[in-house]
This record gives sequence, structure tokens and C-alpha cells, in this order.
Amino acid sequence: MTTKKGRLIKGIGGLYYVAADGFVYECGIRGIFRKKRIIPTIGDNVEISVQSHDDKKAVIDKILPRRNSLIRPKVVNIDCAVITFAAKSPDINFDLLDKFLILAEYQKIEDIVICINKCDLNNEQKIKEIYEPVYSVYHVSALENEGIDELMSHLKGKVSVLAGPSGVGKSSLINRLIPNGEQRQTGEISRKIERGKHTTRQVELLKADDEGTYIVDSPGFTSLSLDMIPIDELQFCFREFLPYLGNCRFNDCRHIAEPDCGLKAEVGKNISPERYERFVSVYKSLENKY
Ligand SMILES: Nc1nc2c(ncn2[C@@H]2O[C@H](COP(=O)(O)OP(=O)(O)OP(=O)(O)O)[C@@H](O)[C@H]2O)c(=O)[nH]1
Ligand SMILES: [Mg+2]
Ligand SMILES: [Zn+2]
Repeated sequence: MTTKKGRLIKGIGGLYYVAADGFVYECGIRGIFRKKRIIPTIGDNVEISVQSHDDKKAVIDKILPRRNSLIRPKVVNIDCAVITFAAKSPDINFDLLDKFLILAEYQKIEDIVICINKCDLNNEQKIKEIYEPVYSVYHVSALENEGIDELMSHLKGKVSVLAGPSGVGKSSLINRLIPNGEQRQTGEISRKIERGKHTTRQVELLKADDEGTYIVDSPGFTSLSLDMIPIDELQFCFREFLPYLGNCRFNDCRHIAEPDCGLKAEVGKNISPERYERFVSVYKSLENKY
């Protein structure tokens, strides 16, 4: 029996679909997984035993260690998070944008991109000023097919998740990024259908090319909880804070009201006042969570 390494791209009704060597294998899992309550998760790197080459049937033998894991959508081993907002309709909610960034940082996703869609409606520059020094920012329009190639070249060879609020155009962007793929439902009608069904949409790695590029769509949500983040780790979730974290008088400085805080000394210089304010606000919400 041949064994192969592959990637779990989707799961339907207890069956798992694994991409390996340019093919997709329909896989069951070894009983030991159920016994040990190990649940294969979309994005998993796996080892499979091929049972039939002709029917592309196999069994998952082993799940390799995970590098990171997202909760919503439930997917693991992400290379890149594309935090997607719209330049207008809906307007950018900066509190929410920072929460998405904090979560992505907390999940140890190294490559984090901010994508502002609908730039045909508004030319948002503030984003660039605040975030460009720390994150790659792409201004795109799914409607006018603008900036798509630039974004796509960033995603090449990676597994990326498009995350962001409802209605910003994530699915519309994916239809542009993968023009030959099965087109995704977009717009208010698709959301009404989703709401009506009361089902979680299937998470799936969408194949963008033959070079290992995959994109994951996710249903938009309008609120995010950060309650699982230990309060002392919040400071590390603001990437531009990192160079200044060792410069405070007190080792356990919270960077809130302490004297001689090396971080606060940078606010208005190398740290944007708005980002610092949102750090304080999230910090206080974590303090009050019980
Ligand atoms: N003007 C403009 N409208 C856009 C653009 N991209 C998407 N839209 C519209 O925005 C609406 C929402 O697009 P979707 O792709 O469904 O948004 P989504 O982020 O997938 O939304 P959810 O699936 O609910 O999370 C649709 O009516 C799109 O036609 C754009 O670049 N410019
Ligand atoms: Mg969508
Ligand atoms: Zn400090």
C-alpha cells in the first residue's frame, strides 16, 4: 500500500478530502482517532495510505503537528491571514480591525495582511498611515478587478484565510482571485440564505492554482471575543510595540499608568496614538471580564 503526505482540504459527512500529489483522495480515518478523540481539522497535514488509486480512496493514518489554529473559521496551519475590510459600505470599524489583528497575532500567524476592498467607493488613506509600517496593506476592488494581481502575488504558494466583517466583499474577492473556481455566493441574498439555514458553512481550502496556493473564505461576523487572551500577552499582539517592550522602569509594567513607561514614551512618535488607545481599551476589557 502506498503512503503519501497530503493536506486536508475539506470534510463532508464523516469523509475527508486530502490533496496529495495533484490528486484529491476521499479518506476515512483510523479508528484510533475516534478512540483518542482526535478530530482532523481542515488544513491538517496528514499521512494517508492509498487503498485504491483508481477511485482515489485512502485512509488518514497520521495527523502531523499543527503550527497554528483558528477558531472561526476552524482551520489550522495558516500561512497568511488576510484581514479584510471595506473602504466604505460598511465603513471601517477600527476597534474590530484591531481585534482581528490581535487574534491573528495571538494565533502566531506570521504573515498578516490588511486588505481594504471597495476602493472604488472611497480612497481610504488613514489605514496606510497607521498600519503600513507594520503590515502589508492592499487596496483592492473586487467590483472593478483592481489590485487583485498584487494581492494574489502575496498569496502565492500559501494557505490564506480571508477574515473580516460581513458584507466587506470576501467572497467577491475570492471569485476574482480564483476566477476559474466554483463561484461563491455573494451579497445580501447569500447572507439571508445562510441565516435561514442556521448551519455553519463548510470550511474548505479552495485551490487557487497548482502551486500550493489555497484560500479559505469565512462567514463574516460583527463581534469578536478576545477573552481567551491572557492579559499579559496582549502587549505582544501589537506588532509595533515589540521593539519598545523592554524599556520600562518596571519589569511588570502594564503600559497603562506606570511612570517611565518606555512604550508610552513612543506614543505619537513610533506608535500611533489610536493604536495605543485601542490597546488600553482592550486591556481594560480583559481586566473586567470576570
Ligand atoms: N462597490 C463595490 N461593491 C462590492 C465590492 N466587492 C463586493 N461588493 C459588494 O458587496 C456586497 C457583499 O459582498 P460579499 O462578497 O458577499 O461579502 P462577504 O464579505 O463575503 O460577506 P459575508 O459572506 O456575509 O461575510 C455584495 O453586494 C457585493 O456585490 C467592491 O469592490 N466594490
Ligand atoms: Mg461571503
Ligand atoms: Zn510600560
